[in-house]
Amino acid sequence: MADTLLEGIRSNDHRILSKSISNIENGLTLPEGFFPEIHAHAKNAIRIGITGPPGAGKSTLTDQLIRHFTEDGKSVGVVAIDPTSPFSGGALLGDRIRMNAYAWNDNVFIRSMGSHGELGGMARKAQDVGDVLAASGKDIIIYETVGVGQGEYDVAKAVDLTCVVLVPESGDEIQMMKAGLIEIADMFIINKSDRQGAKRLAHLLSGMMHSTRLNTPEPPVMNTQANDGTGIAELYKMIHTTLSDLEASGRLDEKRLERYRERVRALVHEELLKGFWTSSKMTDLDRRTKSLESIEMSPFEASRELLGTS
Ligand SMILES: Nc1nc2c(ncn2[C@@H]2O[C@H](COP(=O)(O)OP(=O)(O)OP(=O)(O)O)[C@@H](O)[C@H]2O)c(=O)[nH]1
Ligand SMILES: [Mg+2]
Repeated sequence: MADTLLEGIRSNDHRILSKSISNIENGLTLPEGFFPEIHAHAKNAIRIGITGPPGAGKSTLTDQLIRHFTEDGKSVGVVAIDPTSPFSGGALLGDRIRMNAYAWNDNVFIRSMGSHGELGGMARKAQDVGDVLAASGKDIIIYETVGVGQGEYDVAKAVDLTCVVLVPESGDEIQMMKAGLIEIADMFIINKSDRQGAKRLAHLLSGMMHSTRLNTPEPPVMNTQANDGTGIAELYKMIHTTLSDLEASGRLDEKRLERYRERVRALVHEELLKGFWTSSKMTDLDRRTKSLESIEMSPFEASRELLGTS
């Protein structure tokens, strides 16, 4: 079973890719040996995160980047993370429509994944999916995520290069997100630069960077109009320059090591939890929480008793 799946993935069979990714998304177990084998072949892909507020033009930018990468002979896998959260109202139809344009192209694979409001687990699944795409031979993996909170931080952990997309009106938004947003960005893209306020935003950003990024190089700020292609060639070039800079400074290695460490940590957590919550432990917890009278004991004591550390 593992062999058939792995062979399909390694030979870039998009149908099998789809199936494996669905299994990951739905939390189904994959055959023994699947992930070790995938890992061995997933090392070389470059992972890029495109994150930003709803409607900023992330998909349009991704579309433009796909075109540039494929023209350069690179293959691209895209994971669009649909935030099925109350903020953005669910599935992103726009992504789906554009996906069809590549339906018959072996060099481009686009997949959207629902987060079901659970971005933590999502980050891990998205990384597993990225590995599967990398193992199929994709040179570039792009993650598109809507930055409405925790999401962009998780994505930043999963990629080599984080591009934060803003629009000229994003001033208030970045004031609110502040330091966190500034720290995770390797590059800012001010899209919809055809609209008023692009200059003012660039100014605001560089002011904020001066005060928060004391020890790291300031990320470049690019102006684009993704819908007509203005600034995309410059953006494409800057992506390569920034990746080279990250590599030369050792940051890229650092990011990859930190990513690996985080994944191991998360998997250990998951395994420990799975092992801990046996049915007898669940019954024990149920017994302790039958009625308001049964919760006399403080949660601390109850957890200690369950853990056997009281
Ligand atoms: N005026 C203008 N419109 C743009 C530009 N780039 C994209 N758009 C339009 O903005 C709308 C949203 O673009 P998308 O690429 O779907 O944005 P998104 O960030 O992927 O949106 P979500 O995934 O829903 O968060 C579309 O109608 C685009 O055609 C731009 O540079 N200028
Ligand atoms: Mg989109």
